Amino acid sequence: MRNVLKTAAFFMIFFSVIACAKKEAYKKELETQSYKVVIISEKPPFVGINRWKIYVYDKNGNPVTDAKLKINGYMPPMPGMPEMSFNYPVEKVKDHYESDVNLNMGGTWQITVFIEKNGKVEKAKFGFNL
Ligand SMILES: [Cu+2]
Repeated sequence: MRNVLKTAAFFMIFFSVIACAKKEAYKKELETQSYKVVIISEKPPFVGINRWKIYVYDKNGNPVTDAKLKINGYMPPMPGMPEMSFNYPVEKVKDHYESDVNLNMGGTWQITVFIEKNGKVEKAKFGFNL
């Protein structure tokens, strides 16, 4: 009986660890001239509203919390469809930033994160296919 309980406890801990790990299932690291940008999401990019957490660090690894961020999602023209470009608002949350990135259809997405600080704007870019 004791062993059964121990086994049950082990599996409960095991699965809660997996559940926690899943909360950061997607991580994208980008570099600009002055910053390291880390995007974290519970899921890899999918068609729909993606909640992204964005962490900005300077080159010494210190969090940058006083920048202004913008995110743009761009889809190049497709057969029978003009190009699309969306600006997603970014809000500051504690030591990082968050945005609801609405990837409203499948296709090629190019994402640009604009980091503005002291009147200087730097861009971090990446892309993916949905
Ligand atoms: Cu399209």
